[in-house]
Amino acid sequence: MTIYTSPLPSVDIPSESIWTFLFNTCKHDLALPAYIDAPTGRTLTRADVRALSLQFAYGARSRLRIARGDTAMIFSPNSLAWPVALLGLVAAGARATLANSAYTPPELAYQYTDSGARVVFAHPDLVGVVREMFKLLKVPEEEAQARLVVLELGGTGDVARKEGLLALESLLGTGALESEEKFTAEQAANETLLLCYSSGTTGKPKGVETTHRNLISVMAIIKPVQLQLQPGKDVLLGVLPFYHIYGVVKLVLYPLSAGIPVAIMPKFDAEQFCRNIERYRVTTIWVVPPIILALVHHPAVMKYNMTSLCYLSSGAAPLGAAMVSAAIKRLKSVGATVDIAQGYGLTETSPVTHLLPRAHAQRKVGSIGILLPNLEARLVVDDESDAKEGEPGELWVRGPVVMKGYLNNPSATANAITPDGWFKTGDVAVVDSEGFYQIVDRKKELIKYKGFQVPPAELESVLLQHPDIVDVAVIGIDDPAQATELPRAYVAHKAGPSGAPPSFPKDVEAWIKSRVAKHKYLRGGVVVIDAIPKSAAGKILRRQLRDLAKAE
Ligand code: AYL
Repeated sequence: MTIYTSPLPSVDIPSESIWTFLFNTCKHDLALPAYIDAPTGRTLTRADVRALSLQFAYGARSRLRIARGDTAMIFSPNSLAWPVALLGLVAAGARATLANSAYTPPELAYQYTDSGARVVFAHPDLVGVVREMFKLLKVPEEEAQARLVVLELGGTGDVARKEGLLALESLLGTGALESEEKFTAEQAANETLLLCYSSGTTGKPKGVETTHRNLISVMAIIKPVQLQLQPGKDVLLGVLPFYHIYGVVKLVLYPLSAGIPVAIMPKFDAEQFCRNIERYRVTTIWVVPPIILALVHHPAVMKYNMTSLCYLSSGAAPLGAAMVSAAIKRLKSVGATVDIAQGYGLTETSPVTHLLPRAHAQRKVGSIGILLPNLEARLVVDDESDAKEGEPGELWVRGPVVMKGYLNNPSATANAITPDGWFKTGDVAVVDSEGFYQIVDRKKELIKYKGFQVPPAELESVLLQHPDIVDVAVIGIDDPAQATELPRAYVAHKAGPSGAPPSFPKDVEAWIKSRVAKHKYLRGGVVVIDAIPKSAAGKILRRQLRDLAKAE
């Protein structure tokens, strides 16, 4: 068996809680800025974050009865309050499940129920969605009221007052824990902190159990590749959503471990993005391919001073070499010399397993980089034997970033992780003689829209509830102009091949729009088809549909 290892030396991974790691092991001046609210400039120092989190934990225990091991949901776009909620839950020894802020009530209900959450911390604008969710779940009014907290720091407080709900600031005002919840080395290795949702290679979204140790490991192993980040010099832009594992790790936790401030934006908007780079002299940004595309085309790039920018790292979806050179060229024309590199990984790997070191960014454009320290990899063909040297195979990884498992789902966990600890990514990769990897294909069902997961099985089950649809398959089609895949449905109408009315595809799109979050809309269209191609065992032959789409 060929096992690939990292070209970098192993690193030490402390056996402790995230809190101890962030505030004791990673020693940075407590007066350093940690998070900046980009729209207003309001800043929390490390000392503020620490103090507010201990207050949060006190309030969570005394007013919300959150105990160690309980799960709370954070349902909010990026804000200054977001990291306080997360680190407050850490201080209380609780777990956090992170929900996409675009979710509809049924999507939220699924995650709330599946994760076993007890309380929801919701952005003021999302309080209505949570109320709808509680109605769907038939939670009595009084109980629903007690399980919803308005997550807002330095705002008007209007929503909480009007709705008679507990506001974050009231929760903070009541007292503070003297010290955070303690974890032994063994507890830190086994206890789950994050429950992000991922469909993995197949089926519906599942809760990914990410432990304290997983998170400390990922921060420890990315450090040797991102050494250039320096406290007092570098500034990050917090534009990717914190509720995704990429955001929570690389924009909430990692910067705190590295002593680097994050200027937080509530959402991506090209104009505000460029304005904030100028205003906060941003040096480094973690992005997804559509943001690189905006840097190539958007007029705002020419309007603001971008010269502080020197490093962009893209992940969550494939990034083409042509786009990298176009972005570098455009930024150069406005006086910014930047390196653009990629990272790779999955929710199930906390999330980073590969990074392209900056020194190789130009020479290895298109590569996801090298395997990070303390990790092992295999490239495997269909019979689970090794791919031939230089040839593609499914990427399997093993090491301390691999999740504990899928929550309450031992069979999905057993399908994803072999008994000897290999996690099957569902991505097809090649590795060159110098140890640089490239993703060349995806074996699994998953569709990625602008870095967001769109699980086909989820859309298929929503579509099958449509009274006129008898069978359906959803696949992703490439849209190079938008640097993303787009979800497309192939549907069979109950009246047979020619029985569908002309309005049917539009009806199907509308059916989806009224039921799921925006990133799952059928932007790749709806195609009416006689019958869905299936194997003898009844499995959808997605490859056949993809070939059909390519042949258009
Ligand atoms: P999830 N190139 C191609 N595909 C990618 C890449 C990449 N650089 N990164 C992620 N993917 C796809 O759970 C791949 O199919 O985590 C993978 O299985 O939402 C799937 O996305 C996982 O999707 C970083 C920055 C890791 C981001 C991430 C990925 C988090 C996405 C390390 O530095």
